[in-house]
Amino acid sequence: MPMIRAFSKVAKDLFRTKGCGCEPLIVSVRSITFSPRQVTTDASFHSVSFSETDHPKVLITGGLGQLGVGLAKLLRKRFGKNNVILSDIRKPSSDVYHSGPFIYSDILDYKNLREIVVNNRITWLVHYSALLSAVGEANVSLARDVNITGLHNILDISAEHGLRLFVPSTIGAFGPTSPRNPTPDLCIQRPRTIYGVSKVHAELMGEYYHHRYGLDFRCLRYPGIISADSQPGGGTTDYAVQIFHDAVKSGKFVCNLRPDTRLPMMFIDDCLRATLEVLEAPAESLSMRTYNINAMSFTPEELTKEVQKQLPDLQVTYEIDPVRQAIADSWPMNFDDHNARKDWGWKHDYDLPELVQTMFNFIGSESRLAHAN
Ligand code: AKB
Repeated sequence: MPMIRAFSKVAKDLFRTKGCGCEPLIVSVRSITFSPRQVTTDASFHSVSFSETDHPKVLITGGLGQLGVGLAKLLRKRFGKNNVILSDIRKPSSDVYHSGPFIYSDILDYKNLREIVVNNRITWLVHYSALLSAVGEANVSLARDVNITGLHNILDISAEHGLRLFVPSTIGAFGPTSPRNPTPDLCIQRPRTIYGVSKVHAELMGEYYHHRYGLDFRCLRYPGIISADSQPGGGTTDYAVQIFHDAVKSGKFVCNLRPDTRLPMMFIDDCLRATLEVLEAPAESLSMRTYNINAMSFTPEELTKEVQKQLPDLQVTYEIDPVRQAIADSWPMNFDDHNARKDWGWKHDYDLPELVQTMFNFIGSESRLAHAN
């Protein structure tokens, strides 16, 4: 958003603050006409608004995680192959490398990020780089760097260049004192993991930049995401992906959560479609900037029963991981997403039976392919 618009929005907000009888807030004009990093040039000079191009030019950070490749595929179908750039600090597989633009980007390197945004005339940024809940607890300082310091770079670059910014949040942004069944959009958020703390921080900072600088920040709180052709890395909900692979490979699965642990979950196609839909939603339809999205909610026991309808011989045993179990016990059991449904028409397609069927269709065809080769 050009900074001049950001300025008038801030000025309006200040006016409103005075009018509501609170203490007048004194902010110097200089501090609000410049981007958060106080770049020496006028920030609006860099910004390329979406209306200048037919399609947005999208950068996806952390692109080689569970969701990036799938999102790139969906966005490329919609906006054209060359308008969506996947990025990561890891080397892509040959398939990913040949499927569309891929670039090295390190979110901890501000200059590298800025160069990518400028050289590629980026207009939308999807920020997927993050350490998940269980792996974050095993490496708190790295999680703090990536999830918090990295986010600051992303926010500043986005404000400076007028980008539309999507940052996912999670069921993990809630904690033991939040209402758990169901968990509404607005309620107490006191997570007990560095992952959760960093995601509450992201929600609040994004919303702050929206109000302070006019940043077009959009955020969805994802449930545990279940995907067939990409693996989650180090989350608490990972068991719900692993069970399918182990069931097909060995007929046995060792679950690291108690059989009655209920968590909100979603099939990846629903998650990616929700992301595209909220990115495309007209600004005036968004009554908030951070939304819960929901699809289904199940326990390991319920998932096992559904999987056994396809593979009756599957044997599931339980070896509880105390770190993951404590995390899961502090998270929502059911998510209330009525605001997303009301504001921008969110509707999930997959419930548990369709999810299980689709996972087996995919994994079955993959393993038939592997045997044929
Ligand atoms: C995790 O388990 O850490 C993630 C999440 C629910 O955000 N999958």
